[in-house]
Amino acid sequence: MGSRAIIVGDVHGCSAELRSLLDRLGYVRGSDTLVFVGDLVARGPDSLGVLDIVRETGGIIVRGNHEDRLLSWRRAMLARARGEFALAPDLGRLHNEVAHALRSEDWALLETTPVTHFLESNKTLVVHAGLVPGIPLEQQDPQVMMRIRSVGDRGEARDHGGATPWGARYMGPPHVVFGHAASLDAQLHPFATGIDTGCVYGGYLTAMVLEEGEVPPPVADRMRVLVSVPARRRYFDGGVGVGGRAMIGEQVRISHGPGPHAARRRSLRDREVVVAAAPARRSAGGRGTR
Ligand SMILES: [Mn+2]
Repeated sequence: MGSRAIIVGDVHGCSAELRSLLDRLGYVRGSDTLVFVGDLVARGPDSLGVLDIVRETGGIIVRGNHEDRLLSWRRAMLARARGEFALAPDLGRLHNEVAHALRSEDWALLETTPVTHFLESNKTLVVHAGLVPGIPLEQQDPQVMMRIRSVGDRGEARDHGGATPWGARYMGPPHVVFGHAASLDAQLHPFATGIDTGCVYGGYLTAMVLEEGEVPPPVADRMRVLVSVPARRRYFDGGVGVGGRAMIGEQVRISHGPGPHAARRRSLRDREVVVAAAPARRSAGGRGTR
């Protein structure tokens, strides 16, 4: 077995599902390269357990907006402790609990997280949320890369409410694997793959698995490199619907067809869960990646 690249979607404290996924893949530390798209903590049942698994496995964490928010809070608290003035983000109850539970080794781990990670062998970039199409990587705003879901009419980054998923306008290279925008089906674009399949909302935890030197295959064949395990239960309400609806906008096609996810998809639709079109339509009119 060569050295595989395994890229894992948003875990959000779902440690049991993460263990199941890694068991199923037969992850081997030192041989495989493991990368997380970020948002490992908060909302789910076991944020600390997830960070323990990351340390155990030697995984690389790409920083998600949840990690970023916690780190901003931490920086402000440390500044205040030194007697400096600092504005701290309002964490809310859930993040407050996580922030106070994290151990010093957890903070140390989170402090080291990069905003992007490039898998050289697979010519694939991992980022939490995405890129603004048409802008060189070195000019991308890290805050946007952790939060973008869609682009507006002028190609501007949108967190919520944009009509077009950014990945539908992005024409690479490189291929980008991202999380953040939860939907029950992976989002398959020509040069981007979204693998946040909403585990914490009762969906799935999904990984992209690439052999050494393999680049993500075309959309028609992309599912071949995706592996999912189902959530054991729904741990948190609301996120998939809110995020999915805002992100997908007009591009949504709810699939009623049979498939491995069909039953669950139907049951969740009652709660306004929006399912991503797969494959996503290419943007019409040749507007390209402006
Ligand atoms: Mn996120």
